[in-house]
This record gives sequence, structure tokens and C-alpha cells, in this order.
Amino acid sequence: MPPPDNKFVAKAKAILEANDRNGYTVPTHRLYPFQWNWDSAFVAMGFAQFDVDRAFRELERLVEGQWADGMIPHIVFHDLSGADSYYPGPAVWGTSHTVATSGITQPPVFAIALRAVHDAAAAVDSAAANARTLPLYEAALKWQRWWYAARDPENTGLVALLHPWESGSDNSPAWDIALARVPTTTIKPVVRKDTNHVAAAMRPHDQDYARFIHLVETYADVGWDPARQWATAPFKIAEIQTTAILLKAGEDLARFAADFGRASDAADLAALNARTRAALLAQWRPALNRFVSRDLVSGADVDASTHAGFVPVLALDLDAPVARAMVAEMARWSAGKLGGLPTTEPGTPIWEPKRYWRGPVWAVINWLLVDGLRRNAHAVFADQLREATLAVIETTAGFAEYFDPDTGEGCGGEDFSWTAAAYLCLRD
Ligand code: 9WN
Repeated sequence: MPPPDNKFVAKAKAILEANDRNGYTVPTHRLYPFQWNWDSAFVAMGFAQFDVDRAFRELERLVEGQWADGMIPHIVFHDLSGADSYYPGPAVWGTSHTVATSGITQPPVFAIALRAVHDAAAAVDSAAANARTLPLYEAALKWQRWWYAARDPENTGLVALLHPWESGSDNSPAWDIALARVPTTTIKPVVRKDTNHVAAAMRPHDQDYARFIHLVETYADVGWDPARQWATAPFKIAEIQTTAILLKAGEDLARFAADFGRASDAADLAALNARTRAALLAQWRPALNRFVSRDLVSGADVDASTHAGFVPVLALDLDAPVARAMVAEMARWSAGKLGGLPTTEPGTPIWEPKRYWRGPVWAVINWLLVDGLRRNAHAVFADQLREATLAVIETTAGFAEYFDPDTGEGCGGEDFSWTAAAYLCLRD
């Protein structure tokens, strides 16, 4: 039984409703005026707490952006009236889908959200829930197959990112070495808009943006063809956070396949999930008490100490000593900090408590970890993360995009949709 509604629940719902744009939700007004992929998945789970129809609608609108090859892009530009406040817009991406979209993707939280939305709907009317879910299941399965075909053509079990934006953790120190190899030259000038809305000290550096756009232009130049991108990519990371989310999505899709009597889908998913489970487990590094990604250009481990090293807990059933070591490491990072788990290890040279993905706490990352910790029988630490997330929102940060773990201050965009969704779901 969730606790009774309080004024923060009312505010969280009001944020989701205010950020609604005819069936999809913008992450926040002005800074992000379009539909973002993994934001929408989290938001759908938030809506599922009080408006299941609207939750389905969020996912349906995201699927309007799905490409013929199965990819669901990281941004769907449904309505260009706000285009002036965001860069890069459709002209920079140069893609050719019917609805304008970006050309890269984002972590596949979609199927996880679909499971949650379906289950909320099925509690009221199971047949109606299944009917609404089926086309979204098909879309999610098509995207799942795209990930394996386009981003793991050598069948390693780990999927690769070709752009830091695909991680959702844009300027994470995890990309520093790989991104430094990417030239800062661009064909068209880089015209940042983000720093018109948010202090530059909280955002990626200009050099990061130059490299981000260099990559966009490189892939646009090969017509956004997955095989040609794979062959030319100067940035290629077999990434553990995305792979863990993909595996959890694969588990949820496998349950749907069983429910819907789709035996052949179920068999395909079981094989893909098994391969990925083994590959992900092999990325555990006992000396670090974390999992690590692999840089496919250099062949080296990505050993920067970032939160991504813990996210595999979401999709694995870890041996007890491994889980204990990981939880001890997470507890060490979050000791004396506010809001939950910082995105880089405090006190290290890479630690920057206000600069985007280089130190701050993000409610949605805590949320993924809470789910994984519960799965691995670490309910006590899960509860600490959960309570820290709720407390920072209620006391200092409000529903900001992310939080400074030293001060509890809210940073980045205000009235942020995924922070509102996290609040609604973590109270449960
Ligand atoms: C680029 C919308 C998105 C999130 C990402 C976050 C940020 C975009 C940007 O905002 O990225 O995709 O322009 O900074 O890093 O996780 O999905 O909230």
C-alpha cells in the first residue's frame, strides 16, 4: 500500500500534466522541448500510478518515431514550434523518418515501462490491457532485435554505443579517453542553446559539444546506415548500463512473449538474454567492486569510477559475495552525501558535484539501482537510496533535473518530468 498522497505527489502530477504536449511529455520546458526516449519510458511509469491511459499514450507517441529498421531514436521532434530553444535540431541530424527525429538512440527502458504500464492496466481489465500492449510489444521487440543486429554484430552479448548521448549520461568521465580521440572539427558551426537556460558550469564543455557534433556529422555522412556507422565509428563503447537495461527489457519482453503465446519470440529472447547475461557477468572486476564497459576502439576496459558500474544489478542475480562487495562500494560513495548515489566517485580527480553527469545525483539512476538492489535481496540499502531520493526532493532540491550531492541543491532544468515520475514510483 503506497502512503497517502501529500503535497509533493500533487506537485509531481502537476509537473507531468504541465509538461504534456498532446500525449507526449517534454523533459522540461524550454531546455528540452521535444520527446526524449528514455525520459518518456520513466514518465510512462509515473503516469501509470494515476492515469494508465495517458501512460500508454506516452509510449505510443514515442513509437511514432520508430525507424523502419527498428531503432527508436533518442529524440522525436513532433512539433518544431519550440525548436529555437534546443540545439541540435532536425536540420543538424539530417535524418529522413516521416516524423523528424535524431539519428541515434538511448537506453531501452521502454519495454520495462511497458511491463509496468501493462500490469497497472491489467489490474483493472486484463483483456483491454493486452490489446493496448500488443502493438507496443511488437515495437519493443523490433527495437530489441535492432540493438543486437546493429550494435552487437559480432554477437558478444554486449551492445555498443556510437555516441555519448546514446548513454543518456552525456559527459560522463567514462567517455573521456574514447571521446578525446574524436576530432573537435565540425562542418557547420556549433550553436549551443543549453547554456542560455542553465549555467555553463553545470553543463558539458564546448569541446565536448564539438566532438558530439563531429560524431553526428560523421554518421549523417554515411546516411545513418547502421553497418556503415559501425565501420566508420570513431567512438564505440560496449556499454554496461545500456546492456543491463537491454537485458532487463529482454526479460520483460520474454514474459510478454510467454503471456501472448509467442513461442518463437520467447525462444529468440531466451537465447539473446542468456548470451547477454553471461557477457555482462564477465565485466565484473573484483579489484574495483564494479562492472566495467569496454572501449571497442582500443580494446581497453573503461575503468573510470562512475555509477554505470553498479547498474548491472538491475538485470543480474548476483552471487551473494559479489552483491555484498558492490553494495559496500556504493555505500562508501554515498556516505555523507545527499540524494542517493553520486554519478562519479566523490573525492577523486574526476568528481565535479555540479557538472551534469560528472558527479551529481539523478533520481532515475537511483530508481534503477533500487529495483536491482531489491532483486538481489539488498532491501535495506535499496531503502536508503529510495528515502534519500524522496528526502532531497522534499527538503532542498524540489523536482530539479538533478541534485548536488554535497549541498542537496537542485540543478539543471526545473520541474523535471523524470524527477516527478521517480518521486511517484519510489513512494510506492
Ligand atoms: C541530449 C533529456 C535528456 C536526457 C539525457 C540528458 C540530457 C540531452 C542534452 O537530457 O541529454 O540527449 O541535450 O543534454 O543527459 O539523459 O535524456 O532529459
